This record gives sequence, C-alpha cells and structure tokens, in this order.
Amino acid sequence: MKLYDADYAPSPRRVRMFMAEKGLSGVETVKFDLPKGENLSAEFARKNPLQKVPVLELDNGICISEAAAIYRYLEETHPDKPLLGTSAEEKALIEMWDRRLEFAFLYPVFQSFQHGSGIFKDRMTPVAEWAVEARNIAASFYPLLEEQLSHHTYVVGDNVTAADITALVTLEFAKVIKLRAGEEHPNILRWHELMKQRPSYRA
Ligand SMILES: N[C@@H](CCC(=O)N[C@@H](CS)C(=O)NCC(=O)O)C(=O)O
Repeated sequence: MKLYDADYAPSPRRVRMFMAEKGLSGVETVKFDLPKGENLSAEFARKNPLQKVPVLELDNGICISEAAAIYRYLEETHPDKPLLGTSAEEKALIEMWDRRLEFAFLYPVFQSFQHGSGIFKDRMTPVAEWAVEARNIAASFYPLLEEQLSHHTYVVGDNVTAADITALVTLEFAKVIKLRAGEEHPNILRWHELMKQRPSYRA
C-alpha cells in the first residue's frame, strides 16, 4: 500500500490522521510539492485523473482517490477501531457530518484560499470575488459546529470518528484565510484542545 501525499495539504492529512487513529503505521508515502505542480504529471493522472492527493495505491495496483473513499477502504480492511460507526444510525450520522463538513466547510475554505492567493494560477483562473464569498460560506459553518459540540464531546457523540478528523483538519487549515474559532465558540475551542491531545494529531 502506498499513499500519495503532500505537506500542508488538508486532504492527505485527513487520511494520515485516519490511519494513525487505526494504529496503521509504516505505510510507504510519495510526497508531491503541489505548488510546483509535481502532481500534474501524466503518470499521476493515470492514478487519479483529477490529479489531486491523496491517492492510496493498493498492492494490486488499484488506486483509490477521494479522502472519504479511502476512509471507507481502510474502515473495511481495518475495522478495529471503528471510525465510521457501527449501528445503521451511527454510520448515517457520521456520513452526514462528514459530507456537511466537506461541502459546507472544507471546500469553501479551499476555494477561498485558491482564489484569494492565486497559488494554483498555473492551473485555474482565480476569481477574487469568489474568494470573499467562499470565505463567508465557510465562516457561516462555525455556529453550526459550535451548536453540535455543545451537545457532544466529539462531533458525533462520545467517541472520535472520521467527522472529527475532517473538522479538525479544516479548522486548522482555515487559518490560511484568517478564519479562526474565537471566544464565541467555547465548545469548538474545548474540542480542539481535546483533538490536539490525540497521538493522531501529529500524523
Ligand atoms: N475531494 C478530494 C479533494 C482533493 C484535493 O483537493 N487535494 C488537493 C490538496 S488538499 C490537491 O491535490 N491539490 C492540487 C491541485 O489542485 O493541483 C478528496 O477528498 O480527496
């Protein structure tokens, strides 16, 4: 098994943290320098036509991209400890929060960063107005996350799940667009400290 990875990039960090929570270590990694476009080769396009990391390449050559799909593969092959739930209800709620976090928090943060910084202007056209709007969309997620964490220790209940990993990675990456949880989000701050204590935090 080989992980195509990149420093500072949130999506591969999701997978590294998921692996660490599962106690999976020693997975071979190939690191790309994304701003330099090392992910844009024809060879990598054969592994993921969207040319994004993470990609998990299995020993039989099958390549799985999309962090959520990699979560699923690792959950099925390493069920202990479960990070995607056990009961039907728990599985659905974790999936619901992970989708919410991706679509309403992580992707707007990505878009705001990419359009505002022009980091990938060699491969996309930055639109300054979209950077502002996407930041507003991401900012509007904080009250929802604060409310959820006021009722639960972790995003979905009393145990850490994949949704916490997606939330943590996004929360920390959002600094690049100057978005941070503040005093008005005491439960996000409490949960953030809890997540920082986990060994997977350094993955
Ligand atoms: N939906 C994808 C997103 C992957 C993604 O956007 N990866 C970024 C790094 S966080 C990337 O590879 N960017 C390089 C590029 O756009 O050229 C996933 O969940 O894996």
